[in-house]
Amino acid sequence: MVIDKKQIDSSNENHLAQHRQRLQFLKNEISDADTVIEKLSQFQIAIPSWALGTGGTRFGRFPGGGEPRSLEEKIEDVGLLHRLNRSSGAISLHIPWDIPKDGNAIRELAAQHGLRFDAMNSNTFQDQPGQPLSYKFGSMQHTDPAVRRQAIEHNLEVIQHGIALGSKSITVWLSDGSCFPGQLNFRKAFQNTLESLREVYKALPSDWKMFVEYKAFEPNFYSMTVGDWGQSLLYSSKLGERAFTLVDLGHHLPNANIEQIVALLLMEGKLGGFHFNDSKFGDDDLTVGSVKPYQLFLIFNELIEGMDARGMNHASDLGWMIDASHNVKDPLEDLLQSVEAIKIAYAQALLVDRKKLAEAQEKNDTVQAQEILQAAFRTDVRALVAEARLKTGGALNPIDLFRKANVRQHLIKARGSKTFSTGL
Ligand code: PSV
Ligand code: MN
Repeated sequence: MVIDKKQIDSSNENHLAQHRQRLQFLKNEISDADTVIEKLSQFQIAIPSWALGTGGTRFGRFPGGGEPRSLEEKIEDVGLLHRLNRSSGAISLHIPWDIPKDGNAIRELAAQHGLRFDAMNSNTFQDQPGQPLSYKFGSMQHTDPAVRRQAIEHNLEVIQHGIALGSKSITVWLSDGSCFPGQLNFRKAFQNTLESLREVYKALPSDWKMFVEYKAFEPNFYSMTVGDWGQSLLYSSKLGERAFTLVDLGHHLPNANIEQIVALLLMEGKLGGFHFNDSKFGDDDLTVGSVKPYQLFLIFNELIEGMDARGMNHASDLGWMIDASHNVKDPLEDLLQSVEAIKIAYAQALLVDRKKLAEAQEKNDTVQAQEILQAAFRTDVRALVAEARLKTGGALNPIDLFRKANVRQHLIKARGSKTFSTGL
C-alpha cells in the first residue's frame, strides 16, 4: 500500500499553520537555520530488513499483523517509510534471512521506491536448516578449520549478493565467544577469527568497506571474541584500510562513554558505521532516543566534531542504520520514531557553537562548556526536522498520517493478520 502525494499534501495542509509559526520562532532564535535544514534533508538512515516485523522476546512473539511476507514486501514497507519521512532511503539485508532470488529485479524494485542497498549483513550466529557444520562453538573462531571455512564461504556469498544489489559494504557481527572460563584459548580464538576475516577482506571489491561490529555480551556468555571497540579496532587495523569498526549503541556495558569511543575511532579514521537503538538493561532493542536522548545528542556532538575535523561528509562517509527490535509497538511507527529521534539529535548537535565550546575547553571553563552543549540540546528543533521533510516532499507529521490513513489496517487486509516476517 502506497501513500500518495495527494494524501501527504492534504495531511500537511492540516499541520501547516502551526508548523510555520514554530519554524518562524526558531528562525528568529538561531542564525543558520537554512544550513541545518539542508543538512537534515541530505541525511538518510538505512532500515534493516529484519526490523519490519515484530521482534521476539525471550518468552514469545506478539505480532500485530500485516507483517511483510517477502523481501519484496519489506522493500514496500521501507518505501512507505521513506515516502513519509524522506529520510529512510536505504535498506540493509541480512543473509540468509532475506536472500534476493533475482538481484536485478530486487534492485529495480528498490530503485522504484527511491531506495539503495546499505551494508549487507552475514549470519554465522544461527545454524541454518541443512547446514553441514554447527556454530555451537563459534564460527570464525572455531577450533575446526572446516567450520571456519564454512563461515568464510557464507560471507563470500553475502558479498556476491551485495554486488548484485549495488551495496558497497558488509557488516560482520559474530556471536563467537565462550560460555565458561577455560572453554576457549582467547589468543587462538582471536587469531582464528582474524585469519577468517582476512579471507573475507581479501574478497572485498575494491570500492567496498568491511565493518566489524562488536558486542559486549550475550545472555549466556562468559566471553565475547569481538567484545568491545578495542578488540574491533585491533581486527580492523590489522585487516587493512577498508576495514572499520561499527558501533551499535546497545552493545556496551552499562555507563560506557560511547561519545568518547566515537571521538577516538574517528580520530583514528577507523569509525565505519553506526547501528542506532536505545537500551536500558542491555542489548539493542528499544526505540532510538526513547531512554537516553541526551546521550544520543552527545554522540552526535562528537560525530560532527570528529567528522568535520577530517573533512568528512556527514551524510555519506559513515554507514547510518537503525538496529532495533519492536516487541510491543507497531514496527513501522517505531521506525518513524527512531528516524525522528536521530534527526533531532543531529539537528541539535549542528546547533552547538563549536568556536565558543573550543574556547571554553581551552580555558577549562567547565560551566560554560556545559551551558553551550545544553543550550543546543534544549532547543526544540522539531520544526527544522519537519521543514526538511516538507521541502523534500514528505509528511509534516508522519505518524499522524500513518494512523489517519489506516496503513496498518490496509496491510493486515492485504497480507493477513498472522503473517511472520523473517528475522530474530
Ligand atoms: C546483534 O545483536 C546485532 O546488533 C547485529 O547487528 C546483528 O546483525 C543484528 O543485531 C541482528 O541480530
Ligand atoms: Mn547491530
